[in-house]
Amino acid sequence: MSVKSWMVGGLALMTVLGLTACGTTPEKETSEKQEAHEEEHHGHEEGHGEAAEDLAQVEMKLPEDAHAGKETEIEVKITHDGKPVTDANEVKFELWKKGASKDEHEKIDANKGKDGVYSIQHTFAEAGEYKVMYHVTAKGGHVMEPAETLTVKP
Ligand SMILES: [Cu+2]
Repeated sequence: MSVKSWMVGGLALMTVLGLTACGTTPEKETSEKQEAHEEEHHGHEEGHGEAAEDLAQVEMKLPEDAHAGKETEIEVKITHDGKPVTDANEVKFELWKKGASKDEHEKIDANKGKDGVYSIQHTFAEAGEYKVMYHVTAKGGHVMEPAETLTVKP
């Protein structure tokens, strides 16, 4: 068995296991591993459509008016079968400046609010385009969507 096929097998296995390690980035990731992580995310999205009714539904709300140096609130609302999810296992936000490398991504644990809302307060140091995505583990599944763009004004 070649190293490559071993990696492909490992990747498939990780996908099957539900990407429990998705929120934890090792200190050093090779570019190959980064690609693998991206593929994981893709495989994950495809899974969405099929088993969507079992997964928690997540709606992200980005601030409409974000300014550098000013505290900004980013939140998600999590529901399951139309009811707010107040017992999510893990809710994280991943933020990075557009084009930043994977190890510059910031991962921040969200604070639990009321009625299935989980949020962070974040101050962006500089203006620019940022990417924001969430990682939610709740009701026995992991939910995430491709990153959304947030424009931070000066
Ligand atoms: Cu994730």
